[in-house]
Amino acid sequence: TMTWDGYYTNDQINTWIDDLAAAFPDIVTTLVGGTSYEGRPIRGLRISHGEGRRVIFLEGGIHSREWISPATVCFITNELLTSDDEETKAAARDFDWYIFPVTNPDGYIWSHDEFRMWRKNRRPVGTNYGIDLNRNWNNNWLVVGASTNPASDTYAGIGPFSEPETRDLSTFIRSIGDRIDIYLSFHSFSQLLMLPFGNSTEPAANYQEAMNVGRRAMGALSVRYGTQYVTGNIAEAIYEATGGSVDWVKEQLKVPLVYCYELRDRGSVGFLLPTDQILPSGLETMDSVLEIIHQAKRLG
Ligand code: 0X9
Ligand code: ZN
Repeated sequence: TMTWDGYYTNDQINTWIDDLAAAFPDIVTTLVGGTSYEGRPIRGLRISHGEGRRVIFLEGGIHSREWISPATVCFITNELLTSDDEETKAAARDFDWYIFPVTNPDGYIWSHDEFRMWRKNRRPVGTNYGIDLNRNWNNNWLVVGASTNPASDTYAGIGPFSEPETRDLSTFIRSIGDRIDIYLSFHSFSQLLMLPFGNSTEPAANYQEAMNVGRRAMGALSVRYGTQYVTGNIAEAIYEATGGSVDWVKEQLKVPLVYCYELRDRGSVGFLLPTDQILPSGLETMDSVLEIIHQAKRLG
């Protein structure tokens, strides 16, 4: 079991997934969302109290140095399975949860073992390494905020879905696409809740509704510790960038509520978020996820 006083390695997270499947055999199923460039499984789990419900999808760790992302996705998972809180238990029961804490396992391992600030996957490209997996999705690929230079941290690859991680995961997501009500992608840092799209401030379908839900969710997030998040369109809130997962999910699969979190902090420590913030960040983020669900039920 996890204690939230340190960041877990890829192996530890995978072992924990297996432990959960053993501890909750009736509701937890292990998943493989694809295979990484170096051949590792992209492992995840489904929490389901009876398959066929609407889906909430959690995507973590697409950028490997953003360690609070997998940690928060694991924390939410643990809450869904072990919390005594009635609202949390209802959330676990009322949806089929598809959860992938580490969608870039090769990068995550590299960030732990070799270079803390590694962001991309680990495909060799000439003398460089790595494609930014959040620039490689097949929606407005390479249009803006992405690089053709393999040395860049935002290198988009040789084409949309050139990478096994994004190609496989998108195939998996598409296979359940018409059941997904809520898709959440977790990054760090900046304390933002961002809505598609990344290429313009042109509002997506149901943009105003999704903004209202997002603002309420960030209100709920702030209650526990006063942590302030800004809610807004990607291009406004952070910068223009295309080829990200949430743009593809929103445009190609028409999922109603799609958000990209930039978790703690606002930049004083950035990616190197101290371990004593894993638990508070997890708790406040869980508060916001419950509020998104509450609002989604209200919308029907
Ligand atoms: O640049 C990114 O991919 C994200 N910021 S980060 O600092 N975590 O790298 C923002 C992603 C915004 N989403 C899209 N552009 N679709
Ligand atoms: Zn990121």
